[in-house]
Amino acid sequence: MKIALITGVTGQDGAYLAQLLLKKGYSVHGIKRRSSLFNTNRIDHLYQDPHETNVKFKLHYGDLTDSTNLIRIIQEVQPDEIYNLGAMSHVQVSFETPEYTADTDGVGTLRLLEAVRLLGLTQKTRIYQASTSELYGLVQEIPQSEKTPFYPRSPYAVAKLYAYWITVNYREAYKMYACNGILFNHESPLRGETFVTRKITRGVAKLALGMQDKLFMGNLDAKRDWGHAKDYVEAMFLMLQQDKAEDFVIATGITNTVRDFIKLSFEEVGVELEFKGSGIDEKGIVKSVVTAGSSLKPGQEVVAVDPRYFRPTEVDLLIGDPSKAQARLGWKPKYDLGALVKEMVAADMELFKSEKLLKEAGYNILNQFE
Ligand code: NDP
Ligand code: GDR
Repeated sequence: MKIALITGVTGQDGAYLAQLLLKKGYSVHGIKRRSSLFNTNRIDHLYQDPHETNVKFKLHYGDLTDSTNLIRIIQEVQPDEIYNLGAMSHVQVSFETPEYTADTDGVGTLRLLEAVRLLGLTQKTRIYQASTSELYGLVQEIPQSEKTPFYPRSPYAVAKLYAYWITVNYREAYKMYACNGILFNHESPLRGETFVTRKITRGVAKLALGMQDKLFMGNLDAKRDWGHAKDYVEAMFLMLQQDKAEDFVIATGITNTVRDFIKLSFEEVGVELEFKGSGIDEKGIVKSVVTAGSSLKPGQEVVAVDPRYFRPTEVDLLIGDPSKAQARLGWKPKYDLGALVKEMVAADMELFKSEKLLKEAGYNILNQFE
């Protein structure tokens, strides 16, 4: 039985990857940060009581900013594969916490690689590094491939640039099987609530249910190549099953604006939206409503721009060229943008319908301390 260790197991990708590897018969270990709440919502369905026999999924407390725990856990687990998904992953937040981001996302990767080396596991343990399309930053060429030069545009991307190159360096210096997956944006119903897609699908669900008046957004012109996290964790797995470690771009090859994503999401709740005005005065207005009984009305202003969400330096356009992954890994995404949006809006509608029902029935679990 193969043993995998996942950093960032409580995150979006960690949850999908843990599930995938368990299905493939792996014994899966995850590193989880200690926090004042459990914070295991995304992986609770995988939890196994450690008192049971034959436990296949195990969590360890640890942090990428502390090499002592990384060395201890890797020594104990003796993993065949490590997936380094742990990171301070929010681009805008990285402008507010640049030093912490560098420590976790950049030096954290070094700590992990060095732990494997110090423990004499360079020939046993294969390493996947969660690299990112944010490395491309300021557009140098499109579509972006493994050969496109990098030009990072945030403390997050600069930290990930270090992580990218230290992974390449350990591969070359110590002949380790270590590779970078340069993944473009990937989303799902498990996506963190402050990333743009999930913010939109949550907002649309709440607006449709009459639980919110307006959605405030940042740069509507930004273009992203959005895929589904479920497809992208398959690629991570495939990258560690090759004869030779290499770096791969994982993307759909199609790009859309934030505005397009908003329109598609409103269509899922039977609303046709039109955008009027420009710059910070641009508004999203309901043009027509198909769904009977909708709490939204034609002419209603549901989307507005708030410059608070603008970034000091923005990445305007990302579109990936996944042809190497298609040719060498046989990887192809199963989801298109329409299917992704449908799944995300449906999941958030379910979530907020139940929250609304509970409130209407007098259960106010959220305000239990008021
Ligand atoms: P999430 O933000 O959902 O998850 C990040 C995970 O990292 C969480 O489990 C988080 O723990 C953990 N983490 C944060 N800080 C530390 C730390 N100091 N030590 C240990 N663990 C830590 O990200 P995603 O799942 O979306 O992304 C996974 C990885 O892939 C990240 O490295 C991200 O930068 C990268 N990436 C993501 C893309 C995407 O579109 N999703 C695209 C390209 C790259 P906690 O739950 O406690 O916060
Ligand atoms: P990104 O994702 O920065 O690409 O990083 P995010 O969803 O945060 O932003 C995408 C684009 O949307 C614009 N935008 C907004 N973004 C947020 N969060 N909130 C808003 O209200 C808003 N309005 C417009 C942004 O300016 C940006 O252009 C994600 C993360 O998962 C990284 O960890 C990962 O490496 C990259 O994707 C690939």
